[in-house]
Amino acid sequence: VMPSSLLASNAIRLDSQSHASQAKLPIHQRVRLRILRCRIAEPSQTNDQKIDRRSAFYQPSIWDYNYVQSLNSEYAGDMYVKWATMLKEDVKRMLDKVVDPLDGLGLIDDLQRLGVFYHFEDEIHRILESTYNHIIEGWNTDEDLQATSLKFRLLRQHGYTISEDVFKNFMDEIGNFKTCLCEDVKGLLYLYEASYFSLEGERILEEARDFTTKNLNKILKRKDMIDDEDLAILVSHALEVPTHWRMQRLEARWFIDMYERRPNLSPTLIQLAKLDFNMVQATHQEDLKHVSRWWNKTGLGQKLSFARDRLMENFLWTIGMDFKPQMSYFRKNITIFISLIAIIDDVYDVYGTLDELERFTNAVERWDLSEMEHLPAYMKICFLALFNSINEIGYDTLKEQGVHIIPYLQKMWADLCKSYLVEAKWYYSRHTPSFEEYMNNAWISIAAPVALAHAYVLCTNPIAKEGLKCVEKYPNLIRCSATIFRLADDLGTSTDEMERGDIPKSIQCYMHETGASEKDARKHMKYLIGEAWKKMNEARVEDGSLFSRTFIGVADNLARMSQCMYQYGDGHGAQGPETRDRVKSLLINPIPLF
Ligand code: 0FV
Ligand code: MN
Ligand code: MN
Ligand code: MN
Ligand code: MN
Repeated sequence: VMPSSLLASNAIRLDSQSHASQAKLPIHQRVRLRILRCRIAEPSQTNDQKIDRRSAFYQPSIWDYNYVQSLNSEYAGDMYVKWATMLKEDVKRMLDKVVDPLDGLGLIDDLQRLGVFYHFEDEIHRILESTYNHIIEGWNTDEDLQATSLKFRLLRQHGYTISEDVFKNFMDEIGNFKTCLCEDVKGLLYLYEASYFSLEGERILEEARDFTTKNLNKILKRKDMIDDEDLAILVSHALEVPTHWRMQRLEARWFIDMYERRPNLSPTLIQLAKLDFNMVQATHQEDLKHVSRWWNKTGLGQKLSFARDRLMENFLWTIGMDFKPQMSYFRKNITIFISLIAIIDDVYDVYGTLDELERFTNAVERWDLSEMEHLPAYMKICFLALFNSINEIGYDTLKEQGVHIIPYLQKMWADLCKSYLVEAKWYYSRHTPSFEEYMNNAWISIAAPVALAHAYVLCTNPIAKEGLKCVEKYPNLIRCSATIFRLADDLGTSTDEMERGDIPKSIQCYMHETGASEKDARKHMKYLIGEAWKKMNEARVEDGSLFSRTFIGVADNLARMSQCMYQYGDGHGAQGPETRDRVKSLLINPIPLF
C-alpha cells in the first residue's frame, strides 16, 4: 500500500492529467465532464471528495427491470413437448434411412445451421463414422467440389483427421485452382466455408480461401453469373462472416428464414427448427429473469453509476457461449461473472485511482475479507460481491462433487486484476508498449481466461485435477480464444476508449511501433484473428483429450461471440441498434409457427 504522501501527490497528478486531457476533448464533452464531477462529489464519502475521476459516459440500461420480469412465453409449458418429441422422432427416422452418405452430410449441415443438431448427436456421429470409414478405404475422386468440400468441412469440424490434399483434384499442375470451377457457384461457396477449417501452414486451404473469396465477390457483382437470388443471399452472408465464425443462435435464427424459402424443404425439419427455437427461447427467458433478479438485488447497477449496467448484454454473451436448454445453470452463473468482470474492468479503466487499484489487486490476491478495511466504499461492495459469488459456486461444487475449486478461480482473478493493474500503470506513466508487450498482457486482461475457467468448472462433471491444472496453465484453446476476443474487442471499442482516455490498444500499439496507418493496422488485426483461428482449429483436437466437447465448444463459441459482439462497434457497452435487434430476435420475439 502506498504511503499517504504518495496518495496525495497521486491525486494531484490525476487532477492535472485529466484537465490536460479534457482540453483535447470537444466542447460538449468538456461540459459533460464538469457536470459529472459535481454529481460525484456530492453523495460520496469524505475521502472521495477531492478525487477527480474519469467517466465513460455509459448510458443507463435500456432494458427495464420490470419489462424483463414480465417476459413470458407460451412455449415454456409442457404443451409443445409432445409435438417436439414427435418431430424429433421423424427426423431420427430420416437420419436412419439415409443410404448415400452424401445425403446424410447434407442433412447434418442443415441440422447444424438450423440449430437443432444437439438432439441428434448419436445419429450424426454414426453418419460421420461411416463416411470416415469409406474414406479410409479410398477417396472417391469423382466427387464434385461441393461434395468434397462438405465432407472435408464436417469431418474436420467433428475432430477427424483429413488432409487438405483432397482438394488437389481441383487444381492444375502448377497448384492453382482450375478456372472452370468458377461456373460452380455452390461448389465455390462450399470450398470457401471449408477453407476456414485450415490449420497453420496449410497452403492449399490458404489458396482456396483467396481463390473463393476473390471469385465469389466477383460473381456477386454480376447478375448474369448468379441468377438464383437465394444463392446470392447465401454467398453474401458467407462473405460477410463464414459459418464457422458465426454465433450459432443468431445463425440459426437467420438460416431458419432462408431454409423456409427452399423449394425442396423438409416440412418436418422446418417445423422442428421453429418450434425448438421458441422452446429454447422460453428457457433463455427464464434464465434471464433469474439473473436479472440477482443483479437487481446486488444493487450494483445503482451503487456504481460509473460502470456498465448491462445485464442483458452480459446474458447475451452466455447464449453465445452455450445456448443449449440444459445449460441454464451454466448461463446463469457465467452471467454473474461477466457482470462482475465488466464493472471491475470499469473500476480499473475509468474510475479508480492508482492507489485504490493497488489495494483492490492486493485484496483479490490475498482473498481475505480483512483486506476490505483498506478499500474505499465503492470497492468494498465490488470486492464482497466477487468474494461471495466465487465462494458460492465453490460451495456448490464442493457439495456436488467434493472438489475444492476456489483456489483455482481466485488465482485466475488475481491474474486478471494484476493484468488490469499493469494497464493502469501504463496509463498513468503514459507508456506505449510494443505490440508484443501489449498482447502478452492483453490476452489476460480481456478476461477470457477467467471466463473460461469459470466455464470449465460449470460445465464439467466430474471435474478432474488434471483438467483444472491444464486450465490454470492456459492451454492454446484458451489462449487463442482470448487472443481473438482481445483483437475483436480492440477493433470495436478502442476508438471510444482513446476518446475517453485509456491506454493504447492493439491497433494503436501496432501503429506506434510500425508506422502503419490505422486502416492497415486494422487490416493486420483481422489477419491475426484469422491466424488465431487456425491455431484454434488445431487446439480443438490437441487439447481434446483433456476437455469435454462441451467445454471445447464453449471456447470456440466465446471467440465467435466476441466477433459477433464487436461486428459493428461496441455491441456490449454502447447499446446500439444491432445489439438491440439481436436481443429482440433471440430473447423477445418467438418465430411464428405457421
Ligand atoms: C470488455 O470491455 C468487457 F469487459 C467485457 C466484454 C465484459 C466481459 C465479457 C466476457 C468475459 C465474456 P472493454 O472493451 O472495456 O474491455 P477492455 O479490456 O478493453 O478494457
Ligand atoms: Mn474497459
Ligand atoms: Mn480494461
Ligand atoms: Mn491492503
Ligand atoms: Mn475494449
